[in-house]
Parts: sequence; C-alpha cells; structure tokens
Amino acid sequence: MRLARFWMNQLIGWFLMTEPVLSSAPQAWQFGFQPAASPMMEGITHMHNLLLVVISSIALLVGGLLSYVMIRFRFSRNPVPNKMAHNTPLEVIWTIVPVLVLVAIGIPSLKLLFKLDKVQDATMTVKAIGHQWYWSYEYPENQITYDSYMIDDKDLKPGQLRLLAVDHPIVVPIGITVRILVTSQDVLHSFAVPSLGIKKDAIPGRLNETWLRIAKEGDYYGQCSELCGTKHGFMPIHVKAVSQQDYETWVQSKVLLPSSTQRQKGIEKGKA
Ligand SMILES: [Cu+2]
Repeated sequence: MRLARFWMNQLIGWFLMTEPVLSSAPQAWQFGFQPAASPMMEGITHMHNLLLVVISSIALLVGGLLSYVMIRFRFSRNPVPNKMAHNTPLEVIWTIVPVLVLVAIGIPSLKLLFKLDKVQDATMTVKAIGHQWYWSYEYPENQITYDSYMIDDKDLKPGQLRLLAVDHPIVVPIGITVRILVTSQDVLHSFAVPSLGIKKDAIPGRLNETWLRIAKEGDYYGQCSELCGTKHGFMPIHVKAVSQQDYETWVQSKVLLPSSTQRQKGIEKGKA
C-alpha cells in the first residue's frame, strides 16, 4: 500500500515535472533532481529538461523509422530489394539536421557552463576545508572558524536526518551571493550540495571556487562526493539558509570554536 502510494506520487511528480515531496535532502526511491534552490541548480534543471525533450524526440523518431523499415520492407512483403545506394538531398538533410540539433544544445549548454563558473559580485565568502573525515568552515570577514561533524545515529534528535545532520552547519543569509572557496587539508574530497547545484573538488594545496544564492530559508544537505577513505560516507554538508537578521544574530552569538587547523597550528607553536 505504501509502495503504491509512493509510485502514485512519483508519477504525478513526473507529469508535473516537479518532485512530489519538496525537500532539499534525498528521498527514498527518488527519481530526478532535488528541487532547485539556487540559480545554478535552476539552470542545470532547465538544461536537463531541454535535453530530455531532445533525446526523447530523437529516440522516438529513429525508433519509428526503424520499425517502419522493418515492417514495410520485410522479406515477405518486399522479396526483391531496391539496389539504390545514394541519395544526395537525403544525405545533406541527415547531416545538417544533427548539426543544428547539436548547435541548439551547445549554445545554452556553454552559456550555463560560463554562468556556473563565474562568481558574480559575491557579498561574502565561506571557505570549506575537507578533512578525513569532517569539514571545517571559515568566514574570513568575521574571523569565524569551526569544525562540522556528522551526528552519530545514537545521538540523532527527532527531525534530524541520518547521515546528513551535522553538529555545526554552514549558515548563510538568503538572497545574497556567497562565494564558496573549497580546499582540502589531506586527501581529495568534494564539496557537493545537489539542491544548490554545487559539486567542487577539494584539493590539497589548491583553492577552488564556486558560489550560491539561496532564495528560501531552509536546510540544504549534501555529502562529500570524492572517495576519500573509510569514513567518506560520514562527512555530510549541511547548509542552513536564514534571514539576514538571523544571520547577524548567529555571527554575533557564534562561539569561536577553534578548527582542527588552528589546533594543529597551536600545537606546532607550542612545540617551537
Ligand atoms: Cu571526503
């Protein structure tokens, strides 16, 4: 019964081109993307929908033509095959039409790639640093720095999502472009939040850049998406979007928890 209801919701979702349950975390048996929560993800979703229409039309056309040929020219109906080998107008058409299709896909695709790549007038910066196996975040403008660990199953409170909830999420204000700098302190990690359209490799010694702008307050979940060791699956990302006022309160009240980077520096200083 539960499964039937689930599939019913999925079907309705497909027809309406929306997800049946609005959430920024993955759903059981989910098909398709999480609802877009940033301009980047909106662009990716539109591109996906465009490609789906194009690819479905091509598959239907080619499938239809093949079926027609197989039925119309089968041996019993057409025992003596035509020997024709070339048809110039037809060959010109089947060369030009695919080129036009590729151009029609290529132009919006390149536009989207450039849009995703460029951080436009970011108001603030958050630095995400991958570690085995947790993230630490820095707000350079406010000198805030802290570590973010996954909450263990046994410590989960009602409403917290298993394998996705963390003790200290990234907090960002809504409606503001935030530059995200991504790097790592040990091995390769990847900072990925599906509903925000973000997936950036965290590479030791390198600073990668991406951005986000969230319109609605809410919780947006992601995970490390680069195999980084035994606890790769246990270093989730939680982005909490709040109002500007709540953000300022958070900044004021933020206890300055030293990140492991600072702890390490402290230890080294102590040694020297
Ligand atoms: Cu990782």
